[in-house]
Amino acid sequence: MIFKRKLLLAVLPFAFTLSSAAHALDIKFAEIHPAGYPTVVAEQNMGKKLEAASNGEITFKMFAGGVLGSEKEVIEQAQIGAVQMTRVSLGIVGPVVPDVNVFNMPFVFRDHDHMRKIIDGEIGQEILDKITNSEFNLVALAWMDGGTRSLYTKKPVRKIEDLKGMKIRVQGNPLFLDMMNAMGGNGIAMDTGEIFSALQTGVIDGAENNPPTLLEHNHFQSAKYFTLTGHLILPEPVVMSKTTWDKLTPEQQTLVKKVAREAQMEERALWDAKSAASEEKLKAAGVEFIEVDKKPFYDATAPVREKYGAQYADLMKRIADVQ
Ligand code: BDP
Repeated sequence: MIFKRKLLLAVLPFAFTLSSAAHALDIKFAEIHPAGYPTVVAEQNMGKKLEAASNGEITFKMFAGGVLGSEKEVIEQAQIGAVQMTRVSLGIVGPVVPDVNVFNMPFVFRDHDHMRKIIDGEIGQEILDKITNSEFNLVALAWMDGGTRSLYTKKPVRKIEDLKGMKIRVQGNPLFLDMMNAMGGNGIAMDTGEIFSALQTGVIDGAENNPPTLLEHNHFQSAKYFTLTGHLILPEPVVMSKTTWDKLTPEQQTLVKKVAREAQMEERALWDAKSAASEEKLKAAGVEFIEVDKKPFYDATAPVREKYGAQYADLMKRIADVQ
């Protein structure tokens, strides 16, 4: 009997270690985009790698389609560790970490390739570090590509004057409201999930985004005109709750960084394919793609770059210098 009890006592801590190791960390990943979207696919692949490389110590579950809430809500949950990882637009990070607004400025990147070079290089890492080193309680790990954003509206915008007075949805960031107002529109901030019905009911006359979002969030059902202003090219950070990060071993932290960076590179190929396919589908569904002179939009938004960019003049010069 005594022997048996000793054995039990000896085995117990071992059993505990085993079972806690088997479920050391469960990652819930929140995404506003639906299943099959480039970011979702790349993040799921990242999760599979994490599970495999951690011998089951880390589990990963994707919650796509906004089921855990809007990006703002999800960020709040990540801050307290209730959601472990997410990807959000940099747009909604700006009001909390103003330094990231350098990337949120209209026409700050020459084109899509320029943005990609920046996020892959040292400036991209610096902006991730700004998020990590802020009071946000998040660790910013990598960038997803969110393409180039243009205007879509219920009535055509063929020149900047046509935008006058139109109510256009933007993300909740004062910079974007200023940007839309500077272009002559009437900026209205709301969450992604509210756009569809706001378009249908006429609360807004349009929004601005990339072709995959116009398609996959069904905004094209009301907004049939896509005016290629290309005014914003917003990269999208993948973040982990610092509360979660602190529970990882140094080896696991290195692993998370590595697979997140791999997801950054993988998503880009998915993005290009999805953008091309979306364009085809949108055109087939009757959406008119309107080529427009970008210069008036660029000129109109100069005061916005001045207002938000003056204090980051050096950084903006470094961005412009990247070829
Ligand atoms: C999409 C971004 C997503 C944003 C959305 C928006 O990928 O993160 O939530 O735009 O504007 O392009 O709300």
